[in-house]
Amino acid sequence: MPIWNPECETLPREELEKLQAQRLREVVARTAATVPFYKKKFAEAKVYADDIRSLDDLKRLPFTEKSDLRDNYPFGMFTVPPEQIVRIHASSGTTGKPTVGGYTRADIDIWAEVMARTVTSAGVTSKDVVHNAYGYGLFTGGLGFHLGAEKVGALVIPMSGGLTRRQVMLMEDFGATALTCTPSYSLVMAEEAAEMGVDFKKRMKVRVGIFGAEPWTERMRAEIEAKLGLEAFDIYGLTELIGPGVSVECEQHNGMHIQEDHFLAEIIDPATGEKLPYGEEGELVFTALTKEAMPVIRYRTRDRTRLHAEKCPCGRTTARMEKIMGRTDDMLIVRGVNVFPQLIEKTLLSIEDIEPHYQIVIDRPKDQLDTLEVWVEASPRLFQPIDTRKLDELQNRVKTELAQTLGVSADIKLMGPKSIQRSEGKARRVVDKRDM
Ligand code: DLL
Repeated sequence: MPIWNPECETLPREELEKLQAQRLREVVARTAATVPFYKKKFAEAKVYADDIRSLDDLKRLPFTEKSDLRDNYPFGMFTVPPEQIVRIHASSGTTGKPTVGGYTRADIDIWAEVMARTVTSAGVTSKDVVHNAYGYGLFTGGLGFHLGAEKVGALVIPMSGGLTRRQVMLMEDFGATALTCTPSYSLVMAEEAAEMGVDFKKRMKVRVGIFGAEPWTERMRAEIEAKLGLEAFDIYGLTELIGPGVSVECEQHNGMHIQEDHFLAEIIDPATGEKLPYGEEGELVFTALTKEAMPVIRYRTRDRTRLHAEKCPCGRTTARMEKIMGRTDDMLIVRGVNVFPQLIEKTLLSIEDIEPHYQIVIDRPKDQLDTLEVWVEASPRLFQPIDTRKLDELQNRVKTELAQTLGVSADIKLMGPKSIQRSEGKARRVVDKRDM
């Protein structure tokens, strides 16, 4: 499979690390000189750009947290005057103020470059028709993919999310060969197509899908590939760094290659902040080495994964990150037991007749213990006509299997087709009513 920028993507690691160290020194100097927040933080830590000689010195730099961005909302982390900013994006938090990212003209060029590498990694070329159903707007997904697909010369359909029936129709009419959207929305499309009497696998030419922006398990990948008849690639990114384009899978599907000449990755122990070696699980921390408008230094993503630096059979020398295993802050504590949403997804999707549409609902009725409910759709065939015996059996099975894997019991609500709300973007999997 072709590589978009072999010079950068297959750089011997020694050279790559030298380049990273040099860029790190530059970005530390630049942020210290222009952003009061960094100037103060570096001074407190008594570290200056000239002290950065190799990547080993990275650990001397202080972390940046989401709360720091919030404290400097909206534009306090920018290194350049407003007239040099050509675009902003923002991530939608469920509550409060969004997280803002700023771009200069040069940043947009970097974004197009890393997204060109990204789509190429999934085999997209100028011959492809890319149906882009990530949201256009403040969210980075739509415009990020747009830049990269256009740069490789593909024909881009700027669909954005929503109006799913129309999406299905146009995907067929325009002959889409690549689909880009959240993994949860790809299943909504498959479902809508089925309801329209369109056999997705037969009628669509879609060969590859590049799915990300939310966690999804290997089970979910299998489900998507089976229902849509395509090869699914995982893509990762975040607004604070650039948006999509931080890392993506290659044809090996064995971790996501990080665009390391632009984004320096580390894994730390979330409790102590200590840097962990390759292969160990912890919190992913990124430094944006080349961003002009808003380069973050040692930004704590809260995403949990592992890094690997061995050479990949695809030829790229860049380090790979495993599928995101969850966030350091998404662990739910239910009656004192740690519960991970992705473990629930994995367990649910291993059970036959369970559909990939679910929601986890936690509550704390007054003066009582926490309640954990898992609402999940059962196969439509159990409802046509309704087969109560099979549904009862299935409910018991789900309850038993979840109790075994989670170590805490959950009430299972088996739902009929389309009872769980569908999402056009990031699916809302957890509803924690205890916070309200
Ligand atoms: O979700 C950027 C993006 C757009 C990535 C399109 C991929 C495709 P934010 O809205 O700022 O940016 O959300 C970033 O989403 O810290 C992760 O927790 C989560 N996330 C993103 N990609 C993945 C993924 C975009 N592939 C936050 N797997 C990140 C799991 C992901 N979680």
